[in-house]
Amino acid sequence: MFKKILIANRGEIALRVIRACQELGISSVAVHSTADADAMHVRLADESVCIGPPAGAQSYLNIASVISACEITGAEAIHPGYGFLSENAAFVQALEDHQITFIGPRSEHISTMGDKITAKETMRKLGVPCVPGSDGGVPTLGDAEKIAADMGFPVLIKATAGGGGRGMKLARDAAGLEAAFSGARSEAKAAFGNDEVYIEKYLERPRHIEVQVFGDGKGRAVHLGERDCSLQRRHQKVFEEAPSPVIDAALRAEIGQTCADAVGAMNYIGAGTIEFLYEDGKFYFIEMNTRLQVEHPVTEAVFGVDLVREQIRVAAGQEMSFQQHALKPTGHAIEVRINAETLPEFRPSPGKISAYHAPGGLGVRMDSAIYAGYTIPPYYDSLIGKLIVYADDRPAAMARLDRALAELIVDGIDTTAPLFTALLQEADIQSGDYTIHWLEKWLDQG
Ligand code: MV4
Repeated sequence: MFKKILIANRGEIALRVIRACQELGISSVAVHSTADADAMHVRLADESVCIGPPAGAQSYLNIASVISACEITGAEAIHPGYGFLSENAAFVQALEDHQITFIGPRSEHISTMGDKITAKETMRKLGVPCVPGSDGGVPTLGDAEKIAADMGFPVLIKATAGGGGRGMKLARDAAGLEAAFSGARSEAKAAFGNDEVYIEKYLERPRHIEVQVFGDGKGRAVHLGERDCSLQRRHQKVFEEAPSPVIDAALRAEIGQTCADAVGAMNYIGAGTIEFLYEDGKFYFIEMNTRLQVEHPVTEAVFGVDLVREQIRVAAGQEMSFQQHALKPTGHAIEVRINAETLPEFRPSPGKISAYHAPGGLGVRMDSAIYAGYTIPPYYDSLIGKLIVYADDRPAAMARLDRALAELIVDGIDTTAPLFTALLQEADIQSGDYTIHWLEKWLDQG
């Protein structure tokens, strides 16, 4: 096992990894920007290194600085958390050159899944159901016209280098195709420096359901069920739950095994998430994320596992402790993302926290790095905490979430917490009847 791990991240996820290190008897190294000298991850780690000025590009994204911090402190491995360098194949390659272990998948799998066309092709060959579409890049408008005419409208033009909705345009009919095609290309060029696009049949009312997978890098892999993340605003998840209200045990076992078999066949190592759109009882692969996800705690709650501990174990060459037959979900978990934002516009609300009380009690987990007296810097994303509740069933989890939200105190700044108290009153949320469009519509209606 490693003696020392460096965490190339900040905020609640850095604390999450530090906690796993402490429980494994591993020494932890925090890195931080000059804006984060007073951050909680710096206090809780065994050591810390300042790696640069506030801007992410000069600190948390600065590969040379992160590697230097590793060399200086003698850390043997790096956990990247999510965001920042977590899906950067060049970073993983650089670590190999320095004989530092990356706690995550091999660079080959990060590259394959980063390119959305090769991701889809890989998954399709491994038997994972995909959205009907172009099965490759679409170089010209003429090609797009042929494919769309064959497949039927509406179609979505997506950027090969995209993901998370950037460089994505909808064409409802032939008349709208040219604008969608050129719009997607120019947005992709500006955002990713790559204007390649592909085409998919547009699904009108899907849910976003993702399957948690975990591999040992030697052909063995398991799934840990699904998370329903359909409630999103501008491609940002805000409310996630496990299990999905619309997936039964038989369907879970079927799609889960398909996913586990696919990542096993790839010799994938560590945690991954296979994202699907789900409509009319069918799954359609869209993307795979080769990292630990923000919403991993809902899976941990219902399966009773520690995903970060397992990531560290397999990265250190130990056997995966998960066995598929022993992985059975029980109860229900919900996560809500508490952002430092002013409603209703979701305008960033950085500043000094004058008072803080984290909810507690049975079945409540608050993952946050804030404290009374802490000043939230304006340089990073606005996630300041995740409130995760767990209970025997979905109604009990909703009641517990309502109770925990009422107990949360964050004074001095605005947060998105009141949004969730309002959401819990909605009949559609109570019954689990929502698609990826539900939240935006509800917000539009004020
Ligand atoms: C789609 C789609 C409908 N049909 N693909 C948005 C981000 C990226 N992860 C994939 N996205 C979508 N792809 C087809 N063929 C609708 C979306 C989409 C969406 C997906 C998940 C969660 C929220 C969403 C909001 C708008 C659009």
